[in-house]
Amino acid sequence: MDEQPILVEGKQGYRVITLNRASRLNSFNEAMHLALRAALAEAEADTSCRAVLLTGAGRGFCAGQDLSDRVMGEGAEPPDLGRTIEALYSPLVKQLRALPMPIVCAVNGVAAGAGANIALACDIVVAARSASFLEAFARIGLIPDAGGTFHLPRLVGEARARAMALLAEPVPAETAASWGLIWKCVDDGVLMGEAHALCARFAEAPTRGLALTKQALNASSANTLERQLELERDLQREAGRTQDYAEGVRAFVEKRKANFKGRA
Ligand code: T3D
Repeated sequence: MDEQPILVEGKQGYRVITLNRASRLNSFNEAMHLALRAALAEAEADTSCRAVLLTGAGRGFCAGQDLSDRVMGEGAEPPDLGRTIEALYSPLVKQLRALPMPIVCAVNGVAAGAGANIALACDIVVAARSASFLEAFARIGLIPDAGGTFHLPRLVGEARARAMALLAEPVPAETAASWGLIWKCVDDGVLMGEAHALCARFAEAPTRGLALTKQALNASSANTLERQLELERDLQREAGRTQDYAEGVRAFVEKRKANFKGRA
C-alpha cells in the first residue's frame, strides 16, 4: 500500500502538516495535492486551530512536481500543464494565502520548483542552514509557477528574481535570509524547535486580527495607496469589534498578559 502523502498532527492550538513522499523529495503528485488541500481546509474549519506548521519528511522539503508523472514518449501528445496549474497549483497557493491564521513553513531541506514557491506562499518561512531554494523550472524548459513570478520579485526585487528564475541555481538558506526571500535561517538542529515555538506563540495570539492583517498584506501589492487606506479602515473596523481587541486593551491597562480567544 502507498504511504500517506500527507501527515497531520494536532498540537495545542495548531496543526503540523508534513509532506510525506520522502523517497521523491516530497514532490507533488495529484494525491499529495488533494490531501494537502483537504488538510488545510480541515485546519480552517477547526476553530481551535490557530496556526499551521508546514514541513517535509526526510532530507528535502519539496522538489515541486513529480516529474515521473510527466514522462512522455517520443511523438506523444504533451500534457496540458495549464490544466494542472489551474486545477492544483494555483488553488493551493490561493488557499495558503487566504488561510485565516498564520502558516509557518519549516524548510528542512531543498525546496525546488513549485516546492520553493509553495514555501514562499506561506506567511513565515524558516529554513535549515543546509536547505536551499531552487527555481528549477528553467532546467526543464518551464516557467516558475505556483506564484513564483508574483512573489519572487516582490520579495527580493527584480534583479535577484530574474537571476533565480533564469539561471535556476540553488540559493542557500543563509543567502535567502540575507536577501529577504525568507524570514530566517537557523541551524538544522533547532529548525523544528523554532517552528513549533512560533506556532505555539500564534496559538495564544489574537488570531482574528492576524487573519485580517494577512488579508490587508495580500491586497497591498495590487492596490493604490488610496484603496489600501480604505481597506485598512474597513479591516480595522472589524478588528476593533473583536473580543480579542477588547481583551488586549484591558490587559495592557491592567499590566497583565492578555488571554486571547482567537477564532472562537
Ligand atoms: O507538471 C505540471 O503540472 C506543471 C507544474 C510544474 C511545477 C514544478 O515544480 S516543475 C519543476 C519540477 N521539479 C524539478 O525540476 C526539480 C527536480 N529535482 C531536482 O532537480 C533534484 O532532485 C534536486 C535539486 C531538487 C535535489 O537534488 P539531490 O541531488 O539532492 O537529490 P536527487 O538525487 O536528485 O533526488 C533524490 C530522489 O528524489 C531521486 O530518486 P532516486 O534516484 O533516489 O530514486 C530523484 O529522482 C527523486 N526526485 C527528486 N525530485 C523529483 C524526484 N522525483 C520525481 N520528481 C521530482 N521533482
